[in-house]
Amino acid sequence: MTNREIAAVFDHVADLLEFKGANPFRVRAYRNGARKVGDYPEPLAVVSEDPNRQLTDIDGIGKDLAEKIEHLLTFSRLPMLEELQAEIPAGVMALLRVPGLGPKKAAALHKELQIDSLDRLQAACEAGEVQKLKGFGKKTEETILKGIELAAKADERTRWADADAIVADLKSHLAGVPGVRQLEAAGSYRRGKETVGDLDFLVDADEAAPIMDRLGEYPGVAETIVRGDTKMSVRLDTGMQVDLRVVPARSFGAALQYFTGSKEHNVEVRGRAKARGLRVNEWGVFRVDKDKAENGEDGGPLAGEYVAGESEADVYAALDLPCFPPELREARQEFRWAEQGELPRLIELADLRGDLHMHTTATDGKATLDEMIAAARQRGYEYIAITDHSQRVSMARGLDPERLRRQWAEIDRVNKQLDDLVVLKGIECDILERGGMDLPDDVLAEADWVVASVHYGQQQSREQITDRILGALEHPCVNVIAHPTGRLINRREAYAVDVEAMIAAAAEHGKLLEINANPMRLDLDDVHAAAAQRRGVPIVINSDAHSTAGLDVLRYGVLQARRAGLTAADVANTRPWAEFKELLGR
Ligand code: DGT
Ligand code: CA
Ligand code: CA
Ligand code: ZN
Repeated sequence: MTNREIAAVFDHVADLLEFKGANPFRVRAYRNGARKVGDYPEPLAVVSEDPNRQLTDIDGIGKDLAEKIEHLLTFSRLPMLEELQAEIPAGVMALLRVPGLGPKKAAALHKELQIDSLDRLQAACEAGEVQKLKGFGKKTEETILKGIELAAKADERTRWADADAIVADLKSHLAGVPGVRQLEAAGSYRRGKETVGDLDFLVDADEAAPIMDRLGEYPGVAETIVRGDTKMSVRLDTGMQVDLRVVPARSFGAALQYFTGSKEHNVEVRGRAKARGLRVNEWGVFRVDKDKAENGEDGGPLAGEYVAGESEADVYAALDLPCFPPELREARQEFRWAEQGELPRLIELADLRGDLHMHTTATDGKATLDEMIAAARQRGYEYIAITDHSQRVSMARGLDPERLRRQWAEIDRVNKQLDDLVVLKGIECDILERGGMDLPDDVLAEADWVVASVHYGQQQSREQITDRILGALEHPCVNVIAHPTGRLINRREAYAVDVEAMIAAAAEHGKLLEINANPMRLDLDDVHAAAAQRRGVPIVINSDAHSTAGLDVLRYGVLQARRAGLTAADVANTRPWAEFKELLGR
């Protein structure tokens, strides 16, 4: 099991205990444990197998949690969780997926109104029964109603980073089955989409049974949905469906192309094939045989003379098309680019030279300034910006001018001793609810780098929010808007900002916009980032790290940038320091 999966189990246990009204200390122990495990930079399986190390050496992991982790690593299940689940109806637990509805409120709804499903919850909200409960109210009821919609959706799609962890684990489980020549995860996962509906595995092998048997033995499988001669579908404990198809070598490239999609991209591909007297399907590219086509045998392997299919590149080449990077296969710009003979050379993780948004223990980060700097040097960065929160973010002990200046003095001191890394004196300055910046201009003027962001007043109207952000973009000291839409994938909708207006203002004032690489955020999204690029607005891909391990999320941001068709030249933090410096405008 991955750290993430173990963390999810502990979180689930905490939810169930809290729902039952268990001792708050016990709940907190699991909650903390989940966080520690989820944040731990190394697979716990590695720690557990190392004879010289103990799980209990990890801060926050006591004897009890360590035993449970060992059990999970060995058996991929936890009897305690199963007992708790048996006690509480599943429909009631579904309530917890509604944003803003914690275990306590869910328990109250169950106890007072006998609500045991999302449908009943929705009905009760619509009947105005929920707002009458103690501790609820009209506003809560409205939030719940909105959340139900989101929860239903969240049920279906998995964030890419979580899908990636599942894919990695499955791939290592499926590795080494005799007779398997190639194995790839296709579909939206391969296209790097921010959320994934299901996983589509393709296998190049002559015999299907051995790999299917192996999939059936995967500890995370909850049920086998179907198993045929060459196709199998299972559902995992996480709710995720996994489809697996076995194809012969001559069709592997064609199947990979077909099942990578997108559907819209494939429609376009088929159109191109038709114009050339060819047919493409998951078996290969075929020269159309009129008689057979009219006999209704289209789509099958008998559709005509086989032209290509072994590799994706062969399939595309047969249609005079370049082998599109999967991230571009959305039928947006890619065919136009191909016609012009020029696909963009998409940005890669290795192109990044710095990270311009991160937190320390001065506010809500878990690592000190020195630790963040050491971690940045270890990763070979040329420059970073330390951007802790400003005073308005009181929950994170945001910095007032005095504490901020003290941090900056410390950075000045450290910078003098560094010859391989430039540390910028930055701040993530809140854009206040009423508009305007959270710190005085003279303070902001002393910063090397100012990240502006909206944390409060996210429910405001489109006009209000947009005005606040445009105001920040006009401020001479602001460099970049961070997480520009504020959405949390599957959890919270974007605030109502007019993104077009924001991009236009950034272009006008020579400001940057961020792709926040946190896998929960990933805004700007692919479409918005492409729009910003078209307007010539430089994008910066930042980690927004709150720990040293948090620095490693940049690859998710790079994936989003690739889906937007961005090259290294479109992303500011690919520039060497001497060039990047020009952007600071100071
Ligand atoms: P997802 O799973 O909802 O995140 O999205 P995809 O893109 O992975 O979609 P999925 O799993 O339904 O199918 C995988 C790929 O297979 C899809 O991207 C394109 C191809 N495909 C599936 N069904 C059709 C179809 O009816 N027509 C065409 N042209 N392609 C299809
Ligand atoms: Ca899929
Ligand atoms: Ca599928
Ligand atoms: Zn931040």
